[in-house]
Amino acid sequence: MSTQTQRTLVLFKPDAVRRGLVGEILSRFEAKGLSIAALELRQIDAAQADAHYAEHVERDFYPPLREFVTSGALVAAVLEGDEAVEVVRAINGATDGRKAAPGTIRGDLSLSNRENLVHGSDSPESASREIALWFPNL
Ligand code: RTP
Ligand code: MG
Repeated sequence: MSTQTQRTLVLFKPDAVRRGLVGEILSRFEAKGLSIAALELRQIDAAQADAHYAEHVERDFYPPLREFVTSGALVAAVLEGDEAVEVVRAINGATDGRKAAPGTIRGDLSLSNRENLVHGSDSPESASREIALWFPNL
């Protein structure tokens, strides 16, 4: 089977920082074998939130999501490895922490559909766009 090394954009959302779960979450990605290409603590403003979530800005759930992602420091990272985009999405689990499978980050650590600790790019195309947005010098 062919393998493809990919990079993907991961956010440890403000709830992860507030709850002291950055190490716990990062250790899961590292234990899987993904490597860190970039890692940085950031505080983003509304414009950066809108650019990141461009596909969602018109949705009903977006205003509280913008409030949440700008509510405190977050950690932005680029992770790299075989099929990294899909692998990170699987490790993150389903969007709603109440429904996410045990063993996933959200399934083990979140009870919320919004404060769900992590973001992972949803396709290689999204990953390219998001990495350019967050880490233009990478
Ligand atoms: P993400 O983009 O953060 O990796 O999450 P995702 O693909 O699993 O979910 P997506 O549909 O892209 O939604 C982006 C984020 O918006 C919040 N959300 N709130 N109905 C709601 O209140 C609602 N739905 C989604 C979550 O924080 C979700 O991760
Ligand atoms: Mg998404």
